[in-house]
Amino acid sequence: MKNKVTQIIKDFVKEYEKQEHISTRWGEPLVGFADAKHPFILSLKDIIGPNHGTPDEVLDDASIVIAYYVPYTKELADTNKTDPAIASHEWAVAYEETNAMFKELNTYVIAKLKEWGYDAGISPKTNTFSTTELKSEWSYRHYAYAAGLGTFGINNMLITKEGCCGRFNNIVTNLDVDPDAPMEEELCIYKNNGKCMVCIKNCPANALSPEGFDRQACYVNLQKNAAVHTGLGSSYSDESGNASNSCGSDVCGKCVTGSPCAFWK
Ligand code: B12
Ligand code: SF4
Ligand code: SF4
Repeated sequence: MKNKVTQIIKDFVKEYEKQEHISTRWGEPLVGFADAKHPFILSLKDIIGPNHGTPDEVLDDASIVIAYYVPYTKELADTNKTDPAIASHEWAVAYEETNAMFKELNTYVIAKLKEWGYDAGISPKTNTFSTTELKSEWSYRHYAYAAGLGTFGINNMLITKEGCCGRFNNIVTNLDVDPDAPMEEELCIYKNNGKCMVCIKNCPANALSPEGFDRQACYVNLQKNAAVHTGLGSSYSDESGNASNSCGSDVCGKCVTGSPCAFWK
């Protein structure tokens, strides 16, 4: 069943990009299966905050959180290397198109799981984040970490075995499969040997350091980008459900696109 779920996710993405109105191209997705009762997941309300969503709030009998990573392409990353602070048009389009694809992909996978006799759903908390705290009540990456998809780098990205230049999503289900375990190997070069820090050098907002990530400083630069990249869509709403970001696309990604961990191959 794990192979079957993985395959339909890969096939969906391959077919989706063939549509005429889609300009983004994606690599082959990675899929992991987190144990919904893993101690790490059970402690997320302590680690992140009391309002952070848990699998059992989505499904009473949740057993697995499917976490998937859809990589971008090196060609797309290259378009984002020209300006030191403003994302390329292609990068902003990819952000909106990928988030829009996720909605359809999740609906498709949930329908397939139901057809196969299982239940599945997503948390309503996934598409919103607080524009003051800059935090969501559903962290895709913490579930992806629990599913063994990667480890956190100094750039504050979850780095997978394919890299970190791509996006994550989650589906909660009651599948009866053996869950995957968090990755033991550390993937960030700096965390392994104290060298690299390319992401820190490339950040125009000085938001990154080995000690941590300054999300407010990052957001200032994202807002500058949002003023440039308008009219491409609205991926997120604010805590009241308003499409607060519809005035532009909150993008940058310089800490990703020029980094050795963006793509390993
Ligand atoms: C709010 C938000 C923002 C805010 C705040 C930044 C942030 N990283 O949280 C703003 C608007 C500034 C922003 C910026 C960006 N974002 Co953003 N953002 C989100 C969102 C909606 C929620 C993140 C969140 O609040 N998580 C909960 C908080 C508490 O966790 P956290 O911030 O990730 O912090 C944790 C990690 O640092 C982690 N951590 C660090 N080291 C370690 C080690 C271990 C062992 C563990 C367990 C954890 C850990 O622990 C912290 C606290 O627990 C997610 C989508 C989602 N719903 O998950 C996307 C998301 C995090 N963003 C993403 C991206 C790509 C970006 C940008 C590059 C913008 C762009 N697309 O061009 C920048 C990158 C900034 C950066 N370097 O982090 C991707 C990340 C992909 C990846 N490879 O990791 C996500 C997952 C969206 C997606 N669907 O893929 N983002
Ligand atoms: S650029 Fe280097 S230091 Fe930064 S996250 Fe990637 S591997 Fe780690
Ligand atoms: S998205 Fe841009 S501003 Fe934010 S941390 Fe990355 S490089 Fe810095």
